[in-house]
Amino acid sequence: MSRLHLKVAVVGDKKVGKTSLILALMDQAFRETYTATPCCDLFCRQLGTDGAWMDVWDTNGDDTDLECAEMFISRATVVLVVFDVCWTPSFVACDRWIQTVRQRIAGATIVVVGAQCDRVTERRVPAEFALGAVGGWDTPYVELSSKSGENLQALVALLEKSLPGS
Ligand SMILES: Nc1nc2c(ncn2[C@@H]2O[C@H](COP(=O)(O)OP(=O)(O)OP(=O)(O)O)[C@@H](O)[C@H]2O)c(=O)[nH]1
Ligand SMILES: [Mg+2]
Repeated sequence: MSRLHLKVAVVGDKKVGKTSLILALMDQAFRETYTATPCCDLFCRQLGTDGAWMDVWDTNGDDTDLECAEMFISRATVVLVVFDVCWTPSFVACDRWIQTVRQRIAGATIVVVGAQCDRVTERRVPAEFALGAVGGWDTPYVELSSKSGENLQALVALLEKSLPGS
């Protein structure tokens, strides 16, 4: 049986949908009620069909807990930088998150995730605008909804591609 392990850290500003994204990846139900992540959390699930595992570290976007997030980032193979497509400051903050990740691990695979794309009428960051920015950051971009499940598989496919030997 394969012992491949993918270590994923999820960062981004507060309340952008990091925990909801992880719960969706873990096939758990979507929660409308907001509960702030206290500091950090660890989730595990099987990935793909060959027995590989994925560890996902959740962080809380809080500057005071940045040390905790940075510890996880420095051990990750893939870092998801999440923003809320309905909240422009969280998109602007991606630049800072990407710099933080790149300072901690050279060559980390970074994926920028535009979360909450089901909130169509509240959207503030157009997809074309986000795509332009990620071109400059040189990262893949996935827009998804943890609530509707839209495009979640595209992220899973990207994660599977990041498994060593893929
Ligand atoms: N409509 C919609 N709401 C979402 C989605 N993802 C998250 N939310 C809501 O956004 C709020 C914040 O979600 P969380 O996943 O707790 O955000 P977080 O980034 O983990 O927050 P912190 O732990 O404080 O950093 C919650 O009320 C969720 O129900 C989504 O895809 N669609
Ligand atoms: Mg959270």
